[in-house]
Amino acid sequence: MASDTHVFAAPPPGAAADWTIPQDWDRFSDAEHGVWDTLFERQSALLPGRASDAFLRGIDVLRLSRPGIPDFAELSARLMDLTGWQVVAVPGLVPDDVFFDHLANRRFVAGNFIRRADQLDYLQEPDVFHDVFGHVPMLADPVFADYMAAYGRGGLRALEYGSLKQLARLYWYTVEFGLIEEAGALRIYGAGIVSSASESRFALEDPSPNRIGFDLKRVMRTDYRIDDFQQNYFVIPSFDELLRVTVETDFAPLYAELATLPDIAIADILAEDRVITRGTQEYALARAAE
Ligand code: HBI
Ligand code: FE
Repeated sequence: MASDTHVFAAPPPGAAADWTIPQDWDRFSDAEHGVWDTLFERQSALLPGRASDAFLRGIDVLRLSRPGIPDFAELSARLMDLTGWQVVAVPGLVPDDVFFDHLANRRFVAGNFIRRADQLDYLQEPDVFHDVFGHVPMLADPVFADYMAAYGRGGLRALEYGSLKQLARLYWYTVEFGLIEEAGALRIYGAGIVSSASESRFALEDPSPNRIGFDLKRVMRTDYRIDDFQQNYFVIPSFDELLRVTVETDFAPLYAELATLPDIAIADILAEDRVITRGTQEYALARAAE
């Protein structure tokens, strides 16, 4: 999520110094568990053939001994066995340095609330459905699990260089809204897409957005929108390649170079882009005219 939207400056009452809080699973009502089950059923029916194989394999890690919102203790025990990750509860958005420190230590922070039954499709702050259904299946994949921890270490360094804005775009266009090419077709893996019924279809099937081959420097120059469907998606060739490019890149000279280059406007296409789909942008244009 955007780094400037968090509400608190210090851990709120009841939160630990690292901003975690007890999940307190028994606190959720039957209606709240029901919202999880509804969303889980809807997305798991929609995603075969649309989500990447790694995501589809990872969904099984969420099938716990009881239905409803996953109990983080049980979920973390399973994830720990697979990739060494845990899921911890936080009250909402946490400061960037706190977020990166958790990732670097293989702890994924999840919001400890769930959207209401009348908000199934849209909400601003990441709730437990986005955080757990969207992110945790990919954390069961060993390569992606390593990528997320590497991202956390990189985030802590980006803060030192004053380059958070550039690195946050990498998270946005991979972890949140990434596409991958698998067996000659596009699949979704970004948590913001796979946790949204409407964007799961839009990202793959709508003529509006650009779909462009992933290039690290290009992505780190590209603005994004947080209020509606994306106008660009970037397509990686494999998770191995995504991990490789991020661990092999020396980010210090890259940040120095990025500081000399202009940002790229959201829907622009560059001559050097590997364009997979040139979007019509009809959706964004129609929304702007409303
Ligand atoms: N906090 N709870 C939470 N979830 C996030 O995804 C998150 C955050 N704080 C900061 C943050 N993301 C950003 O730094 C990243 O999007 C880059
Ligand atoms: Fe997210």
